[in-house]
Amino acid sequence: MFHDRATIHVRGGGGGNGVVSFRREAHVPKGGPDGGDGGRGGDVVLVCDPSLRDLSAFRRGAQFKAKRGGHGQGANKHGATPDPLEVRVPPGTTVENADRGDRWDLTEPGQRAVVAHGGSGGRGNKHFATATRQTPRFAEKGLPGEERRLTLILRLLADAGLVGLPNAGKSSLLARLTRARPKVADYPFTTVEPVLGTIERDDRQLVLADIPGLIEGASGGAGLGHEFLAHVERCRLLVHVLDLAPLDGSDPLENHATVEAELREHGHGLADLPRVLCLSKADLVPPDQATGAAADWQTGLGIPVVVTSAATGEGLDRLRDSIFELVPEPEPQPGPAAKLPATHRVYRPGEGESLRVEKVGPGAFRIEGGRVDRLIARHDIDNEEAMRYVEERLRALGALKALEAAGFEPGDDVEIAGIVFELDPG
Ligand SMILES: Nc1nc2c(ncn2[C@@H]2O[C@H](COP(=O)(O)OP(=O)(O)OP(=O)(O)O)[C@@H](O)[C@H]2O)c(=O)[nH]1
Ligand SMILES: [Mg+2]
Repeated sequence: MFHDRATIHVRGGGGGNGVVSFRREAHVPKGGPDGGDGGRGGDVVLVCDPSLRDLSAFRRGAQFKAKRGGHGQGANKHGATPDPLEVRVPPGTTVENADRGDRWDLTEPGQRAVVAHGGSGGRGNKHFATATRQTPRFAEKGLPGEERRLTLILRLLADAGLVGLPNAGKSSLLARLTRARPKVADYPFTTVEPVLGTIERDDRQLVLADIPGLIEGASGGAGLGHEFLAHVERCRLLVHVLDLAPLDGSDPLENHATVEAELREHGHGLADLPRVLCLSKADLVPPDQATGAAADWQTGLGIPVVVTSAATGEGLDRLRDSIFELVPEPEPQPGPAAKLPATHRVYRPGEGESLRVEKVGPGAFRIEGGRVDRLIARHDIDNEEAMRYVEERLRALGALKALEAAGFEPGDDVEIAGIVFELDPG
């Protein structure tokens, strides 16, 4: 089975905790604070790996959790940041996080996308020493890593795609033009998953994709083909393979129209791609009939028409040449493509940073906002010294003013990120 969709869960590692520690020296009963910081948690990174063919590794869904950062230690020792957790995906994978609108496209071998950042480490007590607080007995906790549900969608990377009705002879052409060995048989839907092959001319190589045959209504869900149309979306040329002498006696004109209608129905620009019409199985009709048909199609469509036979080899060189001529040479990349970050993000920094204060009951208030959430997550509410520091920060962030404006009085309850505590600012 070919898997081109998967859902995974990823979580960056939690940041390590900062520690409370005091310098110890011989003859010095109590030195200054020297608690080190926690390390950042590990990131989860997707890496484009050309040795992978599809997304079957993720078919059961999967969870990827990066390691947490090391905790700080005494003597100003910082915790370690673990290596990122690398998750390998095949070229052509698009990764989406619907909640935040993030999207990454991994097409070049080695391309990387950080899909979940590790949480930042907490600062050790040394950072909280001030003239009036020379022996801080608190440190910050590390923050949790980002957590996301991601949809992976694979759309194969091919330069040209073979499209046509079932049995038209697509796989036979791929087998003759490339080293690929797709299954060929005299019944429809022989091909049940996309197959790629490489065609070569001079120094240039192009990837040719063979997808399952399309039947009427394919884009609406009939048959197999619709599931696979997405795999020719990235192509720069479509080779429409049309049987000159269909076994079922159907009319090539209608057959052509059926496939073109499917391409239009599917959307995503498929109908706008350049085309070559390949009239297949020429050995089954008299030569002048094939030539006549080619001339008619050429006049009717105004696109290149090639008559081929996978049985005799007729027209295969011409077909290869047309493909090379019609697929534009890639633009030279500025620098190694693998270095380009695979990121296309729609992320608004600072979102959720503004502060909202709300009265939720008699003597009870709630504060919301990314910064206060992180502040409370970093501190131990049972540690009085830490809570005094939290009060200082709330004051600096303008939260106390906003509370007072909402009717807060010292000693009232305040809730931040689900944690309720009594606030009695001095
Ligand atoms: N005589 C003759 N038979 C051909 C030629 N090309 C393909 N065939 C036969 O036509 C049948 C279908 O060929 P395939 O290549 O499997 O067709 P397909 O378009 O890949 O079909 P699906 O995978 O079912 O969509 C097979 O029996 C082939 O042997 C040809 O050029 N000449
Ligand atoms: Mg086939």
